[in-house]
Amino acid sequence: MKNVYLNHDGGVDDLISLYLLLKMENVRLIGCSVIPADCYLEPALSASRKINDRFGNPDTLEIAASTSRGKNPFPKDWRMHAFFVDALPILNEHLPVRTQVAEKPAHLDIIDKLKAQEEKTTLIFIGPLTDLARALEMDPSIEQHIEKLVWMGGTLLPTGNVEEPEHDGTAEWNAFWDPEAMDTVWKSDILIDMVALESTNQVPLTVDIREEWARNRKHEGVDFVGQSYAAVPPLVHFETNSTYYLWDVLTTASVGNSSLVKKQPVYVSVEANGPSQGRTYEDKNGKEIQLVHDVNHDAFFSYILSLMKA
Ligand code: AGV
Ligand code: CA
Repeated sequence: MKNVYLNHDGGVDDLISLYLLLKMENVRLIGCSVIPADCYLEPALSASRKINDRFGNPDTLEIAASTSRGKNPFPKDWRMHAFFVDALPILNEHLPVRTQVAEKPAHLDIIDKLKAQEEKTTLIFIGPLTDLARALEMDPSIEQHIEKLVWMGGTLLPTGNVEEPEHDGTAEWNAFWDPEAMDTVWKSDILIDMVALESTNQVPLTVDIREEWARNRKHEGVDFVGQSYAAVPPLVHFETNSTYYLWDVLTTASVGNSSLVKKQPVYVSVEANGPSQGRTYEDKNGKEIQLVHDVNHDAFFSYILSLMKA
């Protein structure tokens, strides 16, 4: 049983990650916060509370709202997805919502929740690192309460996934949204697993996977996940930058079952400014992190399916 604190940014894969964490028998979710990066805050907060009502425990988990703002905003189209998940009937069957919103904003909630535990806690961040950077600036002593940080973000590949004016395309989005926050976290001594595009590129959401979920929709959890991903349907007739990968779900699954992924130590720095901002690159003077670069594709998909069926 390990303590986990989740900070997410309300994308479909963020909300499914919260759901899967609640289903893991070896994880005790001690806290959760929502940052309005790849989402709008209200629907993402609301959907998170409803997911905990339905699949978790409204008496023991509350959800904190972030007050953080990024340097490079996400496209509005992507930020809208949380409205869809929040409106799914399966999350609105038993209203009013019971799960409480935490009293303090996310960065302060992180400090409180970490310090309230006797054991160390694993942090899962599947959006930008802004709330962690702010928590560290406020109270650097939280470092000793952190087992490690498992972060979805960054890449050492030549091409990231940012396609924006005035940017050269070398960054991953969670790094790009707030490169300075990354810099702050990088200056700490926290152990970091960086679940980079190297591994998440290996788990695209294909039509075959969607169809497998559809065939298994008699299980409530599989139906919920399938319906949620219908917010980001496959576009197969033309090239777009909208291929959906299971970025955050892989990150979360790697905490529940570490045998799914392979890591290697690498020294990494971050570009904080200019047209490459948010780019992560190998640098012998950088921070030593564990790059999660490979995943057992089939084992990963059967692991998450078994959680959804449980
Ligand atoms: O860069 C990946 C991160 C993950 O945390 N997010 C989505 C995941 O939640 C940003 C992102 C990149 N491409 C996207 C994204 C897309 N096509 N749609 C929505 N979000
Ligand atoms: Ca995310």
